[in-house]
Amino acid sequence: MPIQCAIYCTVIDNFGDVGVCWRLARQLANEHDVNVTLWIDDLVSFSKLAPSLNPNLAEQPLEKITVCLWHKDDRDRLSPTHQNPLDIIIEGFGCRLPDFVIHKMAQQAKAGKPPLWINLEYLSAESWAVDCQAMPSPHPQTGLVQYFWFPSFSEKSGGLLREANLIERRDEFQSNIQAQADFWSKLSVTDTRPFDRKISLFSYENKAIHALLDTLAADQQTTLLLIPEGKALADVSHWLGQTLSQGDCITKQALTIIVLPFLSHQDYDRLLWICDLNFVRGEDSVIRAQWAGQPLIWQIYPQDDEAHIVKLNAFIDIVATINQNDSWQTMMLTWNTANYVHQWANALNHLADWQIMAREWQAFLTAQPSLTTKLMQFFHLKHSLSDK
Ligand code: TRH
Repeated sequence: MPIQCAIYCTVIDNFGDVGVCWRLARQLANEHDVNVTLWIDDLVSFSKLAPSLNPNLAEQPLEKITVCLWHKDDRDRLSPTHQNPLDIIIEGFGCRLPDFVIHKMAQQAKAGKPPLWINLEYLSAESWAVDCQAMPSPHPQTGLVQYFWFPSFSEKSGGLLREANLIERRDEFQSNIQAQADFWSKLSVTDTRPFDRKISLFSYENKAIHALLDTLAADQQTTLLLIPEGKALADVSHWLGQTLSQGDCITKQALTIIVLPFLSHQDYDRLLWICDLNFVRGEDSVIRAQWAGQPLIWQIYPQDDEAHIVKLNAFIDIVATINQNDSWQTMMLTWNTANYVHQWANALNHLADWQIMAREWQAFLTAQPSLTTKLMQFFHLKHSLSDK
C-alpha cells in the first residue's frame, strides 16, 4: 500500500503558497511514490500555474495527484481518496487544518497509527528557523504532535524543493539551441539574437523599477526585458507612459519590453534558465532562480515593521559565506529598500561575476538533499520508532 499524504493549502494572495504546495505534491508523488491529495481553497489561482486544471471541478486527478477544492465551511467532507488512513498530513503555511482532519488523526492515533503531522513554514535564511527545524509541538486538545518544517539553505534546515533531475534538464536546455528556439516560438518571441542580454522581471509593485528601466534604455548594450503578466506591469506602464498588456512589444532606445502571458511552472523555469538576469520575488520563484544558476535579484515579500529586510539580509549573508559580491549585495538592497538608490549602470558591468556567484551558490545548495528527501527520511524515522 503506497504512503498516503494530504496537503492543505489556502491561497492568501499571490501564487507562492499554491506554487510551493503543488511542487511539493508533485515531488512526493513522482519521486517517492506517495499517493497525494492536494486540498486547495482557490482553484482559479492554481489553474494559472497548472493550465490543465479545471477550476470548476471539486475533485480531479492532475498528473499523479488528486486535487480537491477545499471548502473551508464544508466541515465533514472527505473525498473518496481520503477514506484510507493517512500517513502524512502537511499543513501549508499555517492554514489551520479542518476539525474533521484533526479528529481523523486523533482516531488514527488511538488505533496506534498516528499520521506524521507537518507544519510547513515559510522560507527563511535566519538562524532561528534552522534551529526550530523539526521542532515538535503538541496539539492542546488532542495531544497529537505536529512538527514544524523550515525550508532553508543549510544542511540542518528543512531543505529546498528541487526535482531529482532538475539540474540535468536545465543543462540540456541551456545547451540545446533548437529547444530554446522552440521555447521562444511557443511564446511568440520571434528573434532574440539582436539583443546583448535577456532579463526576466517578476516583481511586486516596486518604485525601484523606474531606475532600472532608465539605465537599460540608456545603456550601450541592448536588452530584451521579458515580463510575465502581473503586478510589475503597473510600474513599467507608468514609466513608459502607456498601459501595457499581454502580447505587447515596445522598444525605447536600447530596451525592448515584451509582455508574456503568465507561464506554466515548466515554462517559467525555462524562462529563468534562458535569461542572463532574473528578477524574482516571494518564496518559490526565488528558489527556481537559484536552480537556474543565473544571476538573480530578489524582491522579498514585504512585511510589517520591515521584518522582511532582516530576512533579506540573512539571505545575503548566507550567500556571502560561499561568494561575497558587494555589487550584488548593494543592488539587492536597492531593489528592496527606498533608502538605497544606487544606479544599475555600474552593477550591470558585474554580471559576469554575479554569474560565477550564482553557479557556486547553486552547487553549494545542490550538494544538499532536497526538501522531499529530508521529509521522507524524517517520515521513515518516525514511522520506524512508532512501530517499536
Ligand atoms: O506570488 P508570490 O509573490 O508568492 C508570495 C510568496 O510566496 C510569499 O512568501 C507569500 O507569503 C505570499 O505569496 C502569500 O511569489 P512566489 O513565491 O515566487 O510564487 C510565484 C509562483 O508563480 C511560483 O510558483 C512561480 C510561479 N510562476 C509561474 O508559474 N509562471 C510565471 O509566469 C511566473 C511569473 C511565476
